[in-house]
This record gives sequence, structure tokens and C-alpha cells, in this order.
Amino acid sequence: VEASIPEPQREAWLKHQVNGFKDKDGFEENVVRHVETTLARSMFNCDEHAAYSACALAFRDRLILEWNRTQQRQTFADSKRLYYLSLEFLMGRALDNAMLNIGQKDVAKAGLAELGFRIEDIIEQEHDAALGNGGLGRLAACFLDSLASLNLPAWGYGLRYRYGIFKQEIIDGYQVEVPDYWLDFNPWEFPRHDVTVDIQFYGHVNRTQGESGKTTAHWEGGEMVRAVAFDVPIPGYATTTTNNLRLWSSKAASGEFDFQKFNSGDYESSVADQQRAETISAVLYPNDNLDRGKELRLKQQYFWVAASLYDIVRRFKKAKRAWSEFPEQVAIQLNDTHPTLAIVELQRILVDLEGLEWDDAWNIVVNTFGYTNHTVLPEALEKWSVGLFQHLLPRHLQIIYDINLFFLQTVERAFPNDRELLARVSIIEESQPKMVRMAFLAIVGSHKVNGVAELHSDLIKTTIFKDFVSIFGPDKFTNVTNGITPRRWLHQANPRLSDLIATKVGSYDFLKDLTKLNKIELSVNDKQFRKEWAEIKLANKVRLAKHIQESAGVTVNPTSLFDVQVKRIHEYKRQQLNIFGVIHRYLTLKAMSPEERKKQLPRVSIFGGKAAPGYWMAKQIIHLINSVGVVVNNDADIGDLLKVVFLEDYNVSKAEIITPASDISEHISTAGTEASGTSNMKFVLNGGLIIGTCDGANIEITREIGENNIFLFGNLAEDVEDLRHAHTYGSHTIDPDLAKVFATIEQGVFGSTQDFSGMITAVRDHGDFYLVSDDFHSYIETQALVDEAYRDQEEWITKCITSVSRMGFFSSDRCINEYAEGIWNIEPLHVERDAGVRKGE
Ligand code: CR1
Repeated sequence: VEASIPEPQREAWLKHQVNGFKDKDGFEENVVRHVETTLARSMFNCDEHAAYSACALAFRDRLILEWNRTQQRQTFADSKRLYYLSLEFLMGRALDNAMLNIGQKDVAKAGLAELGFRIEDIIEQEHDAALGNGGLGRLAACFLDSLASLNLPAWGYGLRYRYGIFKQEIIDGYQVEVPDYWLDFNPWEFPRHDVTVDIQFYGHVNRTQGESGKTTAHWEGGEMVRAVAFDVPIPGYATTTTNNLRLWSSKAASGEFDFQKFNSGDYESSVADQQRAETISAVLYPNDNLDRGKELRLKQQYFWVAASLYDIVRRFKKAKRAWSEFPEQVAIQLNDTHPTLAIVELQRILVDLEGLEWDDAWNIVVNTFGYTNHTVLPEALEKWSVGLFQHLLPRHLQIIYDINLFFLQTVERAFPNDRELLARVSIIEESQPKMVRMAFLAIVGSHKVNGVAELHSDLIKTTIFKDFVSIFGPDKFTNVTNGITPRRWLHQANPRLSDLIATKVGSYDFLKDLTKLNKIELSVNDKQFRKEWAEIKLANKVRLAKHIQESAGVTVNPTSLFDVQVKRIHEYKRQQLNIFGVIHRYLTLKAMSPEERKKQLPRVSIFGGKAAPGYWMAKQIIHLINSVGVVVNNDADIGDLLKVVFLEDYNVSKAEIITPASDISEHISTAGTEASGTSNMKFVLNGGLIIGTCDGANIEITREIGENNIFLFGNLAEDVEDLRHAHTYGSHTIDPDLAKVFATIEQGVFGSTQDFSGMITAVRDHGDFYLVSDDFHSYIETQALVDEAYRDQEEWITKCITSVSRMGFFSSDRCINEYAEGIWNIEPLHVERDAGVRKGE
């Protein structure tokens, strides 16, 4: 059906076209209207949450208008689009970001004040959109911000989980998980009840032979689940481009529930289908860097991938181009292997439904996809059992077998008689049970494979994907070092620092081109600048101290050195090394005379992060940190010299308070295990220094800011294998200082020794896989260097300013430009200067 309004009626439309608010008055008018109509309240019962809601709705109205214009512009231009497929988008709060990106925060602030509200309180009302676990999900969110800010035609596709990552409560020192039901009121999404796709599961495959003798596979039977689209507008910074994030929600395909069953009195089972369908998009799996191979997770993956591809193909078909042009119109990026089924699904659409020849279809597929690997940890590499595939997606399994067959045939031709090579690279692992190796499928089905920092990209080429480099050649493998959006992670999180920088750079242009930060290095000796710099850091620490007081009940002195490690709790990230180091510091302080103690530098050790609910060791680490806190924080000998704080429920909005307040942050993974890390970039960008291992992006940060401005320690990635080997087969002596720490824990100083025995035996008796003991001495020594450096505040501030000025490289804008040029081959869509609603601003 033609849905466009006929020419003669368009005049009426244009006359009434809404343009969103333009000034403070317009904003207030919008807010009051939403309070009184949309929310059905009045000035007599408008609390802060209602004011937030109305304010968010006013901004949403503006966003959707620009969203519409952007989509029209992109459709009209008919240029190539990028589709970013990610199971996680860790967006955080949207209101502040929308106000800043649109450039209307001052208007909103003044308007809200006139209506009786403080903008800070209103911003605080928003529930984080927490559809992700950690770095991978937050990276996807930063990418969306950059794609829109760079005017690139791009959509994100994900799942609309009813429950995001759980909320973490700390009760008696233990993590307790509380469900995060966040959809009660979400003004940032637009339900598209007209955009639905029915997704098939289970069933069987039939083959028919056409007149030409060609056989076609038909996937039949099974059950259907309906995908419903929810759109989230993504505003670019200082541009009218507003891209789309489309999240799919699941429901029963057959309407509400089975009326047959309902009428016959079988009410319960009539609702069961409905509930089963809704389960698919119900909950985000709470594992970071871990694959558990659950059937429901595979169902999520196919549901999301099939709905997204249907949508993408439908859009492509509208332009009536030849299929061979598909890769010239469409780029699809796979954020890790989670969406790898998209490769198989596109091949199925082209061969089974559109009737293309296998080879022609495969050409299109490979040229369409790019795959980003985010980890070398074996426990995180996805594998699905062949049996599960056969049951859930029988046709896809056949296609995977065919992809594998043709792939192995080409390998065989290039490397004749190397059976071991064939076994090593086969997409099907010949284990018991047989498994589908998703990373191998992603490599074979993509034209580019990238890692996320230089070391990581080198490692995947020399270790887990080594054979594929010989098979496909080195050009298929590339590096794109991660980045972060300076809009959220500088301007929004640290507005005063951003303002101070702007006075030196001359404008806020650095938020669009972060390399412009280098201008502040000229002011490194400017007394007034340095003074304000220090004042801002202190103010940020005061703000965090207040938060610590309110949330953890610990009083900390804001002039202490703030030492922060916030990230998912994981053995490879080595929070255990940190807390063992804290205990060592405590013992050292305890052993000192009161006079000697007076000379020591006060430090606050701040931890935060969630443990996957099933990760026993990570939970033990959280418990030890909290237990150490109870003892140390209440020890009168110690006072302010050492405080240990565990901040509950670390998430994006907490990170915005914590990051600007750190003096030193810890990025201390076992070398070679942290693919990139992105919080390392955030901390340095906010004028904090870091202590870290030679791992992930720490290495490139060092190269950019200079090795005098970072505290590196520990063994190198190239030595890890030998050290591990030595632990297993040689004698493994524990570092003597660490042994004292263990002895203290085992004396019960921090509570029941049993509770922490797993952490100790992992190091002492089970081979110390993460090299905690090997790196302990170097870590302690380097922490002493940190103390020493911090005593010289003038030198410290010089290091901080110099580092910030050299962080331009780590903008996600640079990163997205590299993807756009090197992998996606997409170009920005020119936005007319006077386009859209910003006219007259
Ligand atoms: C890595 O562990 C990296 C992010 C984003 C994580 C982290 O070092 O910064 O990805 N990997 O690239 C991951 O979640 C499943 O793998």
C-alpha cells in the first residue's frame, strides 16, 4: 500500500509540521504539556521523576523529528549503510547526552529552574539503560555516538532485554543480585508494532527438485516467534544526524494466546506459549568474557540475527538493485561471534529463498561481513554443539557443513596432504560431542577480521587464528584500536575540565576532533591553568567522597591519593593482585612506629564491579575486598592512611562520577589477556594516571603519552607461556611478601579463612595461572613509585596535563573512521548547514 500523502494534501501537512522547541519558552511549554497530558499530572503533583519524564519526552520529540529527517535523507541518498550487530549496547543514561549532543542543555537548565527544578536532580532520576556486561557493550554504545556524530549512515541492531544486567547489592560483604527491570517507563524508545518479523525455530528440511533439475531446500514446520521492533534514536554531537538503534522484542507469533485452548478451559497452557516466546528477549546473559553454551542464548542469537537480516534485506530490496550490488549497499559488522549466524542466515536467504547460485551468494556474503574479535580467552570463544544446532536450526547446520566443506576443499588444494591442518581449521570440531566453532565460521564468512588493540591483533594472528593467516594471507587480518566518545567521557562526566580545556583550546572543537587537545600542552606551565586543573580534580574527588559516604558509609579524606580499580571482576583482570597489595600495605603500615606512619601518604583503595552470578572465584574476591575494608577502615592505628572501599553496583552512570575523581587507576591484567580495555583511556582522558601491565591498549597509551607518564610493571606477554609452564612442571616458590599476606589471611584477620582459601590455593597450589605471585614484587615496587611521584604534586600535575593533551588518538571518532575507510567502505552523508530543526539556533 502506498503510504505517502498525495501532493494536494501536503500543504496542510507542511503547515502543521512540528519542529520541536527552539528556546527556553518552547522547552517549558513542551514540558508542561507533557506533564499535563502525557503524564496526566499537574503542578500540584509533579515530583522530580515526573519532571524528568516530561523533560525526556520533550527531548524525545525533538530527536524523533531529526531521526525522521535523517532517515529520509539516508534513503534518498541511497548510499551504503553500516549495520552494527551487537548483543550488548551499554548505553547508560540518555537525557544528559541528548541535551549536550543537541546543544540545548543550557536551555533545559534555565527552563527547569523556572519550573522549580535543578537540572542535576532531574538527570539523576533516569534509570541506566544497562543492556550489556562491560567493555564490549560500552564500546558498542561509544561507536553509536561516533557514527552519528560523524554523519555516517548506520544502524545498530540488538535485543530489547526486559531485564538488563542485574543490580548488585553488597550484603554482609557478599554480592547479591537483584533483577534490573528497567522498562516501567522508558521514554527513549519508540515501539514499532507495525515492524514485525516472524522467526522460525526447530522443524525439518525438505528438498524439492525444480524443472531445471536444481534442488531447493525448504525449512518447514517447527514453531514461530514474533520479533517486534523498538527504535531508539541516537543523536550525533553538534549535527542534526540522528541514527537508529533497533532493538527486537519477542512475543508469540499467534497473537495473544491460544483461544482454542482458552475456550476449552485450558487457561494455563494457553498462556504458556506466550510466555515461552517472551522468554527469548527476557534477560541479558550476565557473563563477561565467558561462554556457557545455553540453548536459550543460541535462540536469542538466531532470533535477533534473523529479524535484523530480514529488515536489512527488505530495505535493500526496495531499491530494486541486482543482488550483486548488495555489498555495495550494505556493510554488516559482527561485534564478536555472537551474531555469526547472520553469515549463515544471509546465505540461506540468498540460496533458498532468492534462488541464487551458492558461489554467487557466498561472494556477496563474504563481502558484506566484517568480524571483530574481542578476546583470546579460550573460555570466551563460542562453540555450539552440533546436536543443538540440528534440533534448533536444522537448515543452518546443513549450510554450515557446506560452508565448511567448500572451505576445507580450498585449504586442501593450497596445502595438500596436511590432514592436521584441516582438523585444526575445520569449522566443525571433531570432539565428543562435535562442536561448531563460531569464531572460525566468522573468519571464513567475513572479508576482514580485526582485533581491538595492537598487541591483541598481533596475538590473534600468532596464536588462536594463526592457521587462518597462512590460509587467507595477512591482509584479511587487521587492527582497529578501540576508542571512547569524548562527549560522554569528558564533556558530560567532567564538565568543568571540559570547560577549562575549552578556554585553552579556544573552543569546544576538541570534542569533535580530540587531537586538538594537544594545544593544552602549551599551557602546562601556566600557573592559573594548573591551579584550576588541581581544583577541578579535588572537586571531583569531593563529589566521589560524598558518594562513598552515602553508598558505602565510609568517610574518606579527599586529599588522599585515590586509587581506583573499577571493571568486571575477573581473575584475569587481577583484582586479587590489587587486594593482596592492599593487605601488604596494611601490614607494612601496622609494622611502623607512629612517627614513621605520620610520614606516609594517605591512600583510598576504591574497587567496583560485578561478578557473573555463577563465577565463584570472582565472588570470593569481592568478599575479601569487603572483609579487608571492615578491618582496615576501623583500625585506629591506620586512620586516614588507608581506606578500602567497595562501591556497589558499578555501572555507566557511576563510572561518570568515579572516572573524573581518580588519581591513579589500575589496569593490571596478566599480560596478553586484556584485549584492549577502554576504561584505561577514560581515566587518562580525565586527568588520572594509570598503573598497568604491558597489555591491551595500555601499550599504545604509553606510546602516545610517554613512558614517564605511566606506571608499568610486570612480566611481558611473550614470557607468560614459559612462566606458566614453569609453575606446572618446576618448583613454584611464592613471593615472600605475598606469602606473608597469605599467612595473615589464614590467621583469620579478615574473617573465616575458609572463605578465602580458593584465592590462595589458586596461586599457591594450582599453578598460579594468572601470574599473581610472579608480578607481585614488581607491583608493590611500582605502587611505591606511585606514592613517591604523588608527593611531588607539581610534577604530578605536569604528568596529568601532558597525558591528557596526548590522548587524542583514543577518540572513538578516530576508531570509527578507521572502520569506515578500511572495513565498511562507507562515507559521511553531507548535512546541509540549515537543515532540520536547528535552524535559527
Ligand atoms: C575485552 O575483554 C575490550 C572490550 C572491547 C572485551 C576488553 O579488553 O576492551 O572487549 N572482550 O573491545 C569481550 O567482552 C567477549 O569479549
